[in-house]
Amino acid sequence: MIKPDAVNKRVIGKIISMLEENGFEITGIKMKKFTKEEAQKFYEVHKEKPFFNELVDFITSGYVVGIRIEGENIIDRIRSFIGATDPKKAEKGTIRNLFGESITKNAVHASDSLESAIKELKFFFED
Ligand code: 3AN
Repeated sequence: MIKPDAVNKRVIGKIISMLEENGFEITGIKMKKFTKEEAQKFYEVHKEKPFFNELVDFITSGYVVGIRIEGENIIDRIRSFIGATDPKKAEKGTIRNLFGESITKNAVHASDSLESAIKELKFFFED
């Protein structure tokens, strides 16, 4: 998912190009704005964390782009491609290294398991 900071920076196209150029198979794209309730549900695993409200406020502050990608070992592949949560620690050339500003405004999110992918894809795609 491309987050509001990257949408505001007008790098949706660049991020999608990077995915295509690196062989990721995109099978769905949808832009939307999360309601507060959706954001709280999307990030419910973090509800006890001190940064939860900041995260919900940020993710509802603008448009996000949900991108479905498919493939062998896809969770590990996309997570190493986007880089570490903190852009300062993200490896050079990763999406968060290139476009992230801070641990909250870190440009993109990627599901961390098949279970969370199934849950998170439902916010964007009916099938
Ligand atoms: P990732 O997105 O790399 O899986 P998680 O699941 O640990 O990272 O965190 C979810 C989101 O919560 C992150 N993308 C980041 O925006 C935010 N976040 C994580 N840790 C912090 C923190 N210490 N302070 C503020 N925001 C955080």
